[in-house]
Amino acid sequence: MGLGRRDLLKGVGAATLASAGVGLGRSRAADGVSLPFGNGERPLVAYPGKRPLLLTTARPPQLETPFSVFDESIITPNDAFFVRYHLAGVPTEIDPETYCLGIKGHVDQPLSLSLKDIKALPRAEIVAVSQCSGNSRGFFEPRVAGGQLANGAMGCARWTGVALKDVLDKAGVKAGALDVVFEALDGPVLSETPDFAKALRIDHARDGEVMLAWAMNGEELPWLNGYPLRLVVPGYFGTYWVKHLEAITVLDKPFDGFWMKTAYRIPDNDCACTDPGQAPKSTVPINRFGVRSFVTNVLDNTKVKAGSVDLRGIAFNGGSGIKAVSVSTDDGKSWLTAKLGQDLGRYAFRPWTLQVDLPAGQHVIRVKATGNDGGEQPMEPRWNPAGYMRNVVESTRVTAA
Ligand SMILES: Nc1nc2c(c(=O)[nH]1)N[C@H]1C(S)=C(S)[C@@H](COP(=O)(O)O)O[C@H]1N2
Ligand SMILES: [Mo]
Repeated sequence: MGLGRRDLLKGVGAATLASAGVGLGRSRAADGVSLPFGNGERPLVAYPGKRPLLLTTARPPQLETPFSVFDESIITPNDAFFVRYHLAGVPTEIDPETYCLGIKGHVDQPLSLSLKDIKALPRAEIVAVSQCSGNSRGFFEPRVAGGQLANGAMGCARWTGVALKDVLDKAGVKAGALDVVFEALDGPVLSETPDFAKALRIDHARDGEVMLAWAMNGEELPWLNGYPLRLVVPGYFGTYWVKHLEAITVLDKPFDGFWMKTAYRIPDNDCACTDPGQAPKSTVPINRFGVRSFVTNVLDNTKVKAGSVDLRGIAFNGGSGIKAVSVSTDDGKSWLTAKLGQDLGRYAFRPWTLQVDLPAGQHVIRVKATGNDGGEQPMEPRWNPAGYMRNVVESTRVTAA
């Protein structure tokens, strides 16, 4: 006791965060995994508070969850949850006693709230998936620029905090409010680089579901997942889930920052796609994710014992919840209905199981989920220049012997 977070970080914070990057990455390069696309070799590196994860980049830290983790539980453990930053200036020291969140702009009463003030508000809790917009980007054909991720830039956690609505109400949002902007403690190395800031429309920000979370799976947020406070935007891509929150500003006009106006935009059409290689005619900010499903216990290009095989996996979507999961063992010619497992809420991973018969030979297993909103996964992958929103019906090729 008595050894506060700040002191702890004096011991392991700055020094460890720095040395765990490039240095460790190099020395551990032999200990790694090979993702199933070109240039897919990734060292496994353990950052503070994390088990060894796939290193995508060291500056800024970008760590992908090994896919096997999704087969172990529908809640992604804190030490295995993926990490994504845009800017190398990641905070290495935050004093929870003096930390303050500013609420300002188009409000009656600008506020500066301590962690204690925030924790005194009514408690909110939700199980929700966070998924990076570029999750699975490495599978895009033709390949696109950006972090070459396999399927491990997603995770499902129980988030505890307060409703953003309660914090905004405390400050009193003035009539005519339009956007709410979220700024963070991390910053760029060069002053020319735009600082990371995201915005939500006022109605979304006040829907009672968007949260300021200080805990994840019953523990304080891991440093690299946004200690001491992050935004949780259920059903929306991770880019909105601003970590290390510093200030919330209500605007009476649209926010035009780089990360909304220029980056993180998708083609403005029903499929959010273009013909491969083509730029979209017009774009909108990326928003809610589409339905996805995976087999988690049998991996692509592996062998299984011929006969009866118990398949299991996960499905999720942007918030309507999963209605059904179907599995094909003949590359989509015929489909069987899987059994849905424990329901932790409409924003959570939904587990599924199905016993199938796999006689000796080669099989292509496909899994597709349908949302309660009728949303389905496409059979063919869609393409967009930024490599966002992949949600194709995945194929798992197995040889039964
Ligand atoms: N402060 C800060 N918050 C951020 C980002 C960032 O670069 N800085 N990246 C966003 C993106 S694109 C994603 S996918 C999620 C990743 O959250 P995680 O690292 O906790 O998994 O954080 C979001 N919030
Ligand atoms: Mo992201």
